[in-house]
Amino acid sequence: MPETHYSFCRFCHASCAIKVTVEDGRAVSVIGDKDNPVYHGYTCAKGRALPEQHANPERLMHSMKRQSDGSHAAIPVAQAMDEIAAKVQDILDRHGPRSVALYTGTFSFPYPASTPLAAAWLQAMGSPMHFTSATIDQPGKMVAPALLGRWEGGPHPFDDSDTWLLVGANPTISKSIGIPCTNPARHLHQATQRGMKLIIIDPRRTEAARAAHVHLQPRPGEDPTILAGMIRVILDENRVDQAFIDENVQGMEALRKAVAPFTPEYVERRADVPAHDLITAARTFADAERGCANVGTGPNMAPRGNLTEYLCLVLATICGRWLREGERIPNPGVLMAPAFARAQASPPVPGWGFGEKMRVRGLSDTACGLPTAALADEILLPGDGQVKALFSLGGNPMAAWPDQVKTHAAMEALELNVTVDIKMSATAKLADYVIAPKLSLETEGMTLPCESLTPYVMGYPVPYAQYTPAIVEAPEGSDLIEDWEFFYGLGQRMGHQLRVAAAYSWGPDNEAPEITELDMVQKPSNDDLFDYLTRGSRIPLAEVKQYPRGQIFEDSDAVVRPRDPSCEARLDVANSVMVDELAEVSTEPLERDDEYRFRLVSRRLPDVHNSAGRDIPKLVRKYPYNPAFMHESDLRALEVEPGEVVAIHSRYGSILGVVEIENDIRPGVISMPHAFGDAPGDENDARVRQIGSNTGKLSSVEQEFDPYTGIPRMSAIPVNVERYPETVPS
Ligand SMILES: Nc1nc2c(c(=O)[nH]1)N[C@H]1C(S)=C(S)[C@@H](COP(=O)(O)OP(=O)(O)OC[C@H]3O[C@@H](n4cnc5c(=O)[nH]c(N)nc54)[C@H](O)[C@@H]3O)O[C@H]1N2
Ligand SMILES: Nc1nc2c(c(=O)[nH]1)N[C@H]1C(S)=C(S)[C@@H](COP(=O)(O)OP(=O)(O)OC[C@H]3O[C@@H](n4cnc5c(=O)[nH]c(N)nc54)[C@H](O)[C@@H]3O)O[C@H]1N2
Ligand code: SF4
Ligand SMILES: [Mo]
Repeated sequence: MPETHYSFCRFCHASCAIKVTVEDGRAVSVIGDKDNPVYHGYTCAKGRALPEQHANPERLMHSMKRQSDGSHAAIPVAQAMDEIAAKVQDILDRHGPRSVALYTGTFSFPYPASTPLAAAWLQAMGSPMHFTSATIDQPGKMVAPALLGRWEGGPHPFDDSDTWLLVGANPTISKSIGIPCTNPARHLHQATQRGMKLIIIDPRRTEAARAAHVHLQPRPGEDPTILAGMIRVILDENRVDQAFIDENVQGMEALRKAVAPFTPEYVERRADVPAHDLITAARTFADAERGCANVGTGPNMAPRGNLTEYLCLVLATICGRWLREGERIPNPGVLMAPAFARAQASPPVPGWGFGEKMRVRGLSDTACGLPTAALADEILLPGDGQVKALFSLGGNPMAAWPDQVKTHAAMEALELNVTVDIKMSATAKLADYVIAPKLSLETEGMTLPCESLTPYVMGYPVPYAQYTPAIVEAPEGSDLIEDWEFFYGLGQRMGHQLRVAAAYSWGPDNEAPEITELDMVQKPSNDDLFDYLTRGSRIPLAEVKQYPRGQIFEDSDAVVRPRDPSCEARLDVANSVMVDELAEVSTEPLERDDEYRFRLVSRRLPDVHNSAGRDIPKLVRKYPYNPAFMHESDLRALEVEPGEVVAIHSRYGSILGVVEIENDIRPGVISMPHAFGDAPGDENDARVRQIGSNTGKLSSVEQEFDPYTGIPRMSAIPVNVERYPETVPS
C-alpha cells in the first residue's frame, strides 16, 4: 500500500514543502504540499525528481577508495574512516594543523549538522583552514555590510514594498537572492499586481526582467558605474531621506564627491545604457515609499563585486529603506534565537585583513570567510603551512572553483584528497577516498539553514519552520552514513572532543551561543544534534515538530525597538577603500572591445543545481551540456548555426561551447552556465555535446582578482569566439 509522508525538498536552498508517496520503502513520487502556508504547493522539476535522484544507478551506494591504477573500488566506510584517520594523523605529525583544510560546498547546506561537525573536527585538530563556496559566490554580500555597518532593524521586506532593484540576480529561476525563496515567481506576480515598480540591471532580459518597470541591459561588469550614476541623480535631485541621513548616516559629502564623475552621459558612454533610462531607474527607486536593492552572483563575480554590493546598500541607506521603530519585524526567528532588533546602526567593522593569512597574494580571512580562490595555491605552494590534505563536503572543486587547470594540478598534488559526495563527481574521480552519504529523504531535516538566510532576503519572509523525520531507509545493501557521522567518526578515532555551537541570531543583544560538548562514546542522533543547534531558539524544536507540514509561528510583539539612547553608530556611505575604488573606476580607460569582442556572463539553468542533477536523465533531457547562449545577430556574424560548436578564448584559457540562440541576451554577450564539463583534456573537450565544458577554465586566480576576497573575474569575462573547425561527435 502506498503511504503519504510530508517532508521538504533539499535539492536546493529553497526547502519547498513536499508530499512524498512511498511504496515498498521507496519514494515513488513527490509533489508540492498544496496546503503549506508559505509554499502553497510549489515545486520545481528537481524536487519532483527526488525519487529518481534517490534511486539513481549513478548514485554511490558504498564509499570508494582510489587504487594504484587510478580506478576506484568500494571500501566499507568504517575501514575508510580508520585509514583516513591514520593518514590525517600522520600528516598532522609531519606538517602541523594548517596542512589539513576543509572545503564546504553547496550540499553541506541542506543538512544542518554537516558543517558544524566538520568544522568542529577541524577546530579540534587546531586547523584554521575552513573554506566555503561563499567566497566564490557573492563575497560582497558579507563584505559590504561590514564596511557600511548593519542596520539592526533589517531591510524593508519585499512583500510590502513598492519598488525593488535586482542587479544581476534572477530569483525566479535561482530561488535565491532578492525575492523570498518561497516560490519567488509568486511573490513577484503578487507584487507587480499591486503596482510594484521593479528595476532590473542585467545584460540578459531575465525571467524577472519580463515583469520590470525599467530594465537596464548594460555591457556586463559596469554595475559600479550604473549604481554610482543612480546615486548621483538621487543626490543631485535631492530625492534622499534627509531625516534618516541626519540621524544615522556619515560620509555624505565624500559620497557626493565620489559619485560626481558618474553623470548620466558618462554612464551611457561607459555602460551603454540610455541616460534617460538611468534617470528613470534612479527616480523610480527614490520616489517609492518602500523597497530595497539586491545583488546576485553575476556582478559579484564581475570586477569589483564588493563595490557593487556596497553601492546598493548606499542606495538603500540614502533613501532610508530600513525598518524603523515600531515597525513589525517580518521574521523574528523560529529555530534561531529571537532577533531583538533596534532602530539603529551597528558600527562598521573590518571586511578583511584579520585572522589566518594566506601565503599568496596578500589575502587573509574576510567577513565572508577564507578566500577559496587561494586554496589551490595553498595546496601547490611548497613551504611551511602547505596544505597536504583536503576534505570537500558536498562541494565539487573541479567543477566550481575558478582556474580549473590550476585546481586540477592541486587535486593531483594533494597527499590526501577526500570528498563526501553522492556520485563520482569530477572531484571524486581524483580523490583518494569518496565517502558515500545518505540522501535527503533518508535523514531528518529542519529548515534552520534556510531561516539563517533571512537577513539577506533569501530566507523566509515570515516566521516559518518545518522539521521532517527520515521518510525512507537507505537502499538495501548500501553502506551509507550521514555526512556529519564521517567527521564524528574521524574525531572518535583521533581522540578528539568535538563541540557544536547553537545557531545564533542577528540581534546584537543576544548572548553568546551555547556550546555543547558531544558525547564521543555514545554517538548522538540527528535529533540530539538538532536540539543542540537550536538551543535558545524562539520556538522550541519540539514545538516545531508538532507541525509536520510546516507552520508559521507569529509573534505579534516582534517590532523594532527604539534606538538605545547611548548609540552613536552611523552607517558609513563613504568607506575609504570603496571611495578609492570608485575613483579608479572613473579614471580607468574604458575597456575596449577590439581585442576581446565578447563578454561571457554567468547564469543558471532551471533543472540542475550547479554540478548536481546532471546525472539524472529526466533533468537533462533538454540540455545535457551547458549551451553558449548568444544573440542571433552574433551567430550570423560568426557564421555559425545553433547547435554548432565554437571555441571561446579568454586571456587565460579556452573552452568549447555548443551555441544556442537567445535573443534576450544583449548582443556581444555570451551567457553560459557554470560547473559543467570534467577535468581539462582533449578527451573531455571531445565530449562537449555530452557533458558541456567548464567556464572556470576562462578565469585565472592570479589575475584580475579582488584584492581582499581573492575572487577572480568569473563573469563579464572578455572573450573571443570563433567557429570550431573540427568535427565534434554528437
Ligand atoms: N564560472 C563560475 N564558477 C562558479 C559559479 C559561476 O556562476 N560561474 N558559481 C559559484 C557558486 S555561486 C557556487 S555556490 C559554487 C558551488 O561550488 P560547489 O559547492 O563546490 O559545487 P557544486 O557543483 O554545487 O557541488 C556540489 C557537489 O555536491 C554533491 N551532492 C549533491 N547532493 C549531495 C548530498 O545530498 N550530499 C552530499 N554530501 N553531496 C551532494 C554533488 O554531486 C556535487 O559534486 O560554484 C561557484 N563557481
Ligand atoms: N536552478 C538553479 N537554481 C540555483 C542554482 C542553480 O545552479 N540552478 N544555483 C544556486 C546558487 S549556488 C546560487 S549562489 C544562486 C544564484 O542566484 P542568482 O544570482 O539569482 O543566479 P543567476 O540565475 O545565475 O543570476 C545571475 C544573473 O546575473 C547576470 N549577470 C552576469 N554578469 C553580470 C554583470 O556583470 N552585471 C549584471 N548586472 N548582471 C550580470 C546574469 O545574466 C544572470 O541573469 O542560485 C542558486 N539556485
Ligand atoms: S525550488 Fe529547490 S527546494 Fe523547491 S522543489 Fe525545486 S529544488 Fe526543491
Ligand atoms: Mo552559490
